[in-house]
Amino acid sequence: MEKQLVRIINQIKFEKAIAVEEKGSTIASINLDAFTVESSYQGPDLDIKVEDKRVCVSMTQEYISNMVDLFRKGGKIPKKHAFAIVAAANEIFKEQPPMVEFGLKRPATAAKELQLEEAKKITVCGDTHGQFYDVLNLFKRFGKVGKDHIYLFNGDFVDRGSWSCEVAFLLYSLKLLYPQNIYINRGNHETNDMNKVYGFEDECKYKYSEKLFSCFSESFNSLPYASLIGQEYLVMHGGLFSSDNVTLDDIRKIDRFKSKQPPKEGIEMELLWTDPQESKGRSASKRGIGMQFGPDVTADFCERNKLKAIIRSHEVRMGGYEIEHDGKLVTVFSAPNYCDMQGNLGAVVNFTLKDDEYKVEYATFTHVDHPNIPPMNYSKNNFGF
Ligand SMILES: [Mn+2]
Repeated sequence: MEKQLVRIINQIKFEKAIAVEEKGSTIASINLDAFTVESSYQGPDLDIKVEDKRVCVSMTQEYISNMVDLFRKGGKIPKKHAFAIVAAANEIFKEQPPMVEFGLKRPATAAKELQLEEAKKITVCGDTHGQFYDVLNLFKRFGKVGKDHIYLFNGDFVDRGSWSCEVAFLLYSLKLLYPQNIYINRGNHETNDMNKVYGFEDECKYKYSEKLFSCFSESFNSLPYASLIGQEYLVMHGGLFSSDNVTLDDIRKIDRFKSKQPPKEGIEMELLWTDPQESKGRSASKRGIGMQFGPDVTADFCERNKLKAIIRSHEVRMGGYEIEHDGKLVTVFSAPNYCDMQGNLGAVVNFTLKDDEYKVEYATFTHVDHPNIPPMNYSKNNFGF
């Protein structure tokens, strides 16, 4: 399996090398006026405005509810809406800093703190990997996104599961409706190399179009690399760094628009790819990219950056979550029975504010039934299960 993966990745590298790199923005090249809404679509209209190539959508709860019902019946939203949702969400992601800071425990006192949002409850979710029915169940179990309840999805919401488009449209639509109350960190699967191999690109082509995949890809590049909750909990998809000197300011200074895909080395790559290990120090990764870091690395990073803990995802845990590195690192994974075969629980991390302190609690959930479609159903490379 590993060898096959390496071969596929090398093939992709070769194809990329011989391809002329696409210049400019695919999203900006889409002419929404040229689309007509398919006559089979019976749902609510979507108010779309385009000014100066900037797409703005007035999302409604009614639209989202209808969209979820439609997806449950195996339906699709109109292509015009699909492009508009990705384009409009991308505008919001683009404006966010590379590390989003929210959940301040006291009222903002300085102008630079205004981006820090206050909330009574914050739920952090790990990988969901296109498991749309489990995502719906997660909101049912733990509450809806709303004024007092912020959600953070910590990357890898596409690939593997066969409802990656549905998960992405739901999260993006919620972002449009509640821009301050749902955040999405980029994961290593929000990248072209992964999407080509693990199903999302082919799923987009099958359900919508190749161009829609290009638009999603562009929007992934606008996603933040990390989030800082209440100035004390750093949340990223992968983990910590190969260098001892990285600070929160280094993450704040990431320029994610200097290339269309994340660099293959440096702190961006490490935020997406690294894993913890039980032994001290650092060692090579089993994945062939990134590395592993020990409890001493985590303790030192937390101390230098005045953090209580690191929350990361990226690896399945049978209990849905695991508290590691002497309590200073938590792995949270939210795709129960991952790939329909792992038998693991899903979990979320809940923060509630009490007496100016965050209380951190963990909640688990089991998988729910889904229509009889296997993971990576639309993938053409036969690398599925
Ligand atoms: Mn991952």
